[in-house]
Amino acid sequence: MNDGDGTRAARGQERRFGPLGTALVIIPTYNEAENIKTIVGRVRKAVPEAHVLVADDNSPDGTGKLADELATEDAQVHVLHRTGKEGLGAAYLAGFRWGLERDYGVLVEMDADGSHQPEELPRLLTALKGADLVLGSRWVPGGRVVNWPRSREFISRGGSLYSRLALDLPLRDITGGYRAFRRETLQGLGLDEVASQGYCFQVDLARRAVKAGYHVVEVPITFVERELGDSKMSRDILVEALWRVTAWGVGERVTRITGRGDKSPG
Ligand SMILES: Nc1nc2c(ncn2[C@@H]2O[C@H](COP(=O)(O)OP(=O)(O)OP(=O)(O)O)[C@@H](O)[C@H]2O)c(=O)[nH]1
Ligand SMILES: [Mg+2]
Repeated sequence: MNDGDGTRAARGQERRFGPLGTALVIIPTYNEAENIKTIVGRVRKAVPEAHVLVADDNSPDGTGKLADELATEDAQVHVLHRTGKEGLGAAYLAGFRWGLERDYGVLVEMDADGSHQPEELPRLLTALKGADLVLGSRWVPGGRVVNWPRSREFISRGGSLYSRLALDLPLRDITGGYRAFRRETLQGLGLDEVASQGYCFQVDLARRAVKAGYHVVEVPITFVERELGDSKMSRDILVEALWRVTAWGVGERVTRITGRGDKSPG
């Protein structure tokens, strides 16, 4: 069973957290040629000590080549070329592994399309000094979305609320993708079993972190809808996420009722 937000917060305050170490900002890309240079430049300016890893799925529009150009000019920019489109979850998992094999202390998730503002990253990293995982959150006080139609906001808020209730999680924005992990947190989540499909990926990471007892903090962000390039998210991905969350929620309740110990949150 979950303890309340207050207890969890108190527990986080009692704990001592180690120094953060160097951050690796992982940016998954599929056809983001119009956005890649701008976003990498903004990250480098906002957090000059951080490194960037572009995880490109062999984008037909040449995003990978543009990223290579950036990497040639800047030793703190790296590119992970993947063979084909496998979804953002798979790209992040490959990026996490790349970062964990090296000595980065923090791994950050950030979209390429400008929705996650690099200028807000220092606030996430400051919060991570006293947490295991920081979620950039649209749905806590101070968080907001810019340029979203009401319908989209309704779906996103509804998706988070549904996940919160179905999975019994004390979080407001469970599907968001602007996050900062301590390396130890990622190592403790069981990355090999994480669901990599669309929005399920973010929900699964968040629920694993809470269930494992990590101190998860939500920091308000201003999410800006993309201006350039096309969305890769579809109705199918949304419906798939809904089913998975429902199945997880039912599974957890059955485990609780039958009292069968389920060690992994998967
Ligand atoms: N490597 C890789 N990146 C992907 C894939 N699908 C999406 N991405 C990236 O993941 C990030 C989020 O994708 P978006 O299409 O912006 O998804 P979204 O934010 O839900 O949709 P919009 O609101 O339309 O922007 C972007 O940086 C994409 O380029 C994929 O299959 N492979
Ligand atoms: Mg987007």
